[in-house]
Amino acid sequence: MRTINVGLIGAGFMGKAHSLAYAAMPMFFWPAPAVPHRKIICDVTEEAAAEGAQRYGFDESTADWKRVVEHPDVEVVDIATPNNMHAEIAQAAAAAGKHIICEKPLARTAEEARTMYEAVRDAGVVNMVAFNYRRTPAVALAKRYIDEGAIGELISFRGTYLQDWSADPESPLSWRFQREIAGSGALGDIGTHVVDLARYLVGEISGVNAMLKTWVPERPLSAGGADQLGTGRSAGDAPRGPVDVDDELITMLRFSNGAIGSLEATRNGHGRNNFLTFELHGTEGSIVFNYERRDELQVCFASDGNDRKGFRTVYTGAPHPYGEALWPIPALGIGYGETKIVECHDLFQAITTQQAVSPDFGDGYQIARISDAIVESSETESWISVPPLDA
Ligand code: SOE
Repeated sequence: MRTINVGLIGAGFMGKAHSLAYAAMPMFFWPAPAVPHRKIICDVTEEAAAEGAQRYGFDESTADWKRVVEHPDVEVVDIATPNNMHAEIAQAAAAAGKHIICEKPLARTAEEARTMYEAVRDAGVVNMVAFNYRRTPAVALAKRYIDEGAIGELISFRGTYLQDWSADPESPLSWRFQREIAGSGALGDIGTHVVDLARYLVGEISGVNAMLKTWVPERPLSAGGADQLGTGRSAGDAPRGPVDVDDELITMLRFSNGAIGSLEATRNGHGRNNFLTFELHGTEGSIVFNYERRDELQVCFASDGNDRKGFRTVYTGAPHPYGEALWPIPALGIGYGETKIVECHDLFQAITTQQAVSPDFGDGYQIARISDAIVESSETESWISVPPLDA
């Protein structure tokens, strides 16, 4: 069985999730398409990188991302950095002929995403954007039902991604609140996950009409800029800096196939944790998903007859997507880690079979165009059309 060396850039939250997936993927998917080998890890200082190597099981460490990209033994470059680093690293990795997985959102703007899309296309390397939630078994099951026609023609989609980790105005000004680094706020960080699910399940988005809001205009500066995702709190007298991204967005969606929809995202919704949901209506039924109950898919089929029609709960397990590789009994529990393990499997399968994998940089670029359109719509208070990628 082939071993494929990985170079990981970024030893934070996502570095941890991806490292877990590299270690565990062959334990779930056996025979594995290839065995990932954790070759080199990079972080902002030599100390942080060395700690990452020890903790996440990498052979080597560095504080220079170029060493990862230029490493002769590395076949896959994994970009798990803040968003402002994605484009430069991806372009260098593509030029070096490496396959690439990049955390979401692909880039800060559509223009930046375009350069990345063109770089991987021209280099002919396998490329993937880590919108992992479509690899939750219940989400993939929804897709299977839709493709089978079980709920008929899709007519509407309601998607939300609600969190509360930034509701506290004393939670520090991490990079996620700075446009120069993040590109946007709740929109790029979590709204794009919903856009990915909407495109995966319903089809291409052709227009948006949106409102963006920033509720907390300044936050305490954080020493070192470390991202604590709301777990840290500054004393009231700390110096403050401006937040120049959105905290919350609502948009209507128009799909190319005639369906309509909505998307809401906030990181300021007290009591919501990872409330990533969708409700889909079709001419023959409905499907409801909530990531906070991710082993379950709620379905209602019109064909059930009026005296028994209603939502039923399907617990995902062996008969469902990825089920044979994961756990043998439904409701044993799918977690964030499993979505990353499945993502890792699909990436390595694409590399070994030389096939494309979704969502790729083309999807990431189109999602960035939709995000830019959402911002423009909010600024101009009007509908903004989004042309298809190949137009
Ligand atoms: C913070 O909102 C965050 O870590 C996102 O960046 C991730 O994409 C999401 O999966 C969990 O929340």
